[in-house]
Amino acid sequence: MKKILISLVAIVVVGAAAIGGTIAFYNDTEVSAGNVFTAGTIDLTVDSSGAVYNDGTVAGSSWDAKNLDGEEFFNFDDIKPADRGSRNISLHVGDNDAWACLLVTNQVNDENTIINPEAIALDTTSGPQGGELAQNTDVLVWQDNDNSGSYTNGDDELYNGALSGLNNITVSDSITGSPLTNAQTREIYIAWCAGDQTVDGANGTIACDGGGMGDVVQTDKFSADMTVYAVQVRNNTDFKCSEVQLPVDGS
Ligand SMILES: [Ca+2]
Ligand SMILES: [Ca+2]
Ligand SMILES: [Ca+2]
Ligand SMILES: [Ca+2]
Repeated sequence: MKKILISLVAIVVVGAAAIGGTIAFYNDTEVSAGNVFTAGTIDLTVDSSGAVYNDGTVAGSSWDAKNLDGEEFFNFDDIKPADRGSRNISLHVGDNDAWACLLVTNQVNDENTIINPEAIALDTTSGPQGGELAQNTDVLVWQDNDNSGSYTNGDDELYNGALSGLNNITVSDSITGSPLTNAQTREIYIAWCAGDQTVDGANGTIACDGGGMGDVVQTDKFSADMTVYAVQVRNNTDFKCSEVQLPVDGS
């Protein structure tokens, strides 16, 4: 009898082990909860440490980083030979790397009127693109890599030529420069000269000689829009500033 009882106990124990085995397999779980796709941003803002005109600071020409709202980079109504100036703009993007360009559009090189000195100087081209100011004004655009506030060796020359030749300026794209990042403000300067501008990166000087401007420029007026354009780097590895075309107003 005792032997039988022991056998029953053994059966019960084996049965319990079998039931427990179904919940004792090795297992593990890893949870990914609350999955979300949120669109990123390319949010460009621009600040300026100001503008200089004939060695004097232009009043009210600086502003903190913001979305531009009517700020003019340039507005001068009495340009004379050897007048000169510069404008700083600083570009900021958010946490997404961006390519950046300066786009100059809607250029009007207006003759305004042909006054007597112009006629004597044999100015015969008239109308909204018949002026001579843009081709007689020089412009240097540079990226101030060392934050010196001047054009020095090691800075990137983005454009150096006549105002009339300003179109799409590359700050950074797939061809040249490095992407704008959240960590780094990009300092851009635009220096101009009514006449011939000479640049010396070795000593950081920019000289302006108005001697070649001539009377054909009197009363002429140049106007243009300058757009700062930023676009995502990711999935956009072939981007070129030279190929950007802004939408036409009203389209
Ligand atoms: Ca003319
Ligand atoms: Ca510099
Ligand atoms: Ca003229
Ligand atoms: Ca004129």
